[in-house]
Amino acid sequence: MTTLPPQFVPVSGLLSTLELLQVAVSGSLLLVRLNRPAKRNALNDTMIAQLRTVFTQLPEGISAAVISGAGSHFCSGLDLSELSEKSVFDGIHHSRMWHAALEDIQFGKVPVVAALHGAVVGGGLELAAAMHLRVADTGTYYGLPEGQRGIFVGGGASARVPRLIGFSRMTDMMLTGRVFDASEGLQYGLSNYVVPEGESEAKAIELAQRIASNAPLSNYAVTHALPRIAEMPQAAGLYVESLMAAIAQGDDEAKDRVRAFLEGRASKVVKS
Ligand code: 1HE
Repeated sequence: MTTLPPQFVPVSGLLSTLELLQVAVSGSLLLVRLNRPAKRNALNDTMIAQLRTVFTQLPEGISAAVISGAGSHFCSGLDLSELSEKSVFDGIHHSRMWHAALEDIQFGKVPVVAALHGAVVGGGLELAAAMHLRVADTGTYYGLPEGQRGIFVGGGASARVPRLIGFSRMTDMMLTGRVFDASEGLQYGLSNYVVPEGESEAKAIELAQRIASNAPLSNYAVTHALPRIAEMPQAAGLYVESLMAAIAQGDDEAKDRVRAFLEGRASKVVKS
């Protein structure tokens, strides 16, 4: 097991039995590390199932999560050793299994921050794209080598990656094998933050802490309503926005927080 950051302790119960993940808690934060460093965290079927278990069975009291990778790379993508013997039919089900697991991350109970370093390639980029924010370190690089391997993306990249960087850039990555470095990734929208090498997990934890301090219903609106509204025609989107706004502001927590500001007990918005 890799050393945990300060304040984090290993989870107990079911999530402690997932041998390809290292799962730890600190207060309302959950840290999930892909833990197959010898294979550069290549995602086999067991690991995908274990990720799904985590995000469908979050421990009580968790408000935000971070996913990082143990070892020298975040993730080398699909475990290619499991690919060769699959039939066409099995291939469809395999891809649908990835879709289900990554949907459970994107549309689960809590916001999830990706802590990226080293290779974020193939299915590793698909996993990163399913999270709500991405923090990269300066050594991070992104690729979609599926084109070179004679396959196609199957873990949701064709839907999620163009929404981050545009389909023209994704076409380039897949047709030519183009690799983007950390600063290109930041510029194009693959990451939200770039930090010095080795610091992405700490920064992701810091952001997750801030996220966890929001009202849960506000976070829910951002992670569930916002991406769906973005897919709607404007008139329908605005209507859903009104409903979501009314639900959020009707919650006691919103009333308490607004009252705290009006009574001078809450922080102001200041320049960072
Ligand atoms: C693997 C995998 C893997 C490493 N499946 N075993 N993904 C790719 O095409 C990326 C393939 N991997 C690489 O390009 C490199 O391994 C890395 C750049 C990520 C890392 O390089 P390096 O020099 O640090 O490690 P390595 O020596 O290449 O790999 C260490 C071991 O991990 C080695 O096994 P070993 O038994 O010889 O020690 C590798 O074989 C193994 N390994 N990556 C299986 N991906 C839902 S569809 C998604 C489709 C895709 O993701 S396609 C893209 C797959």
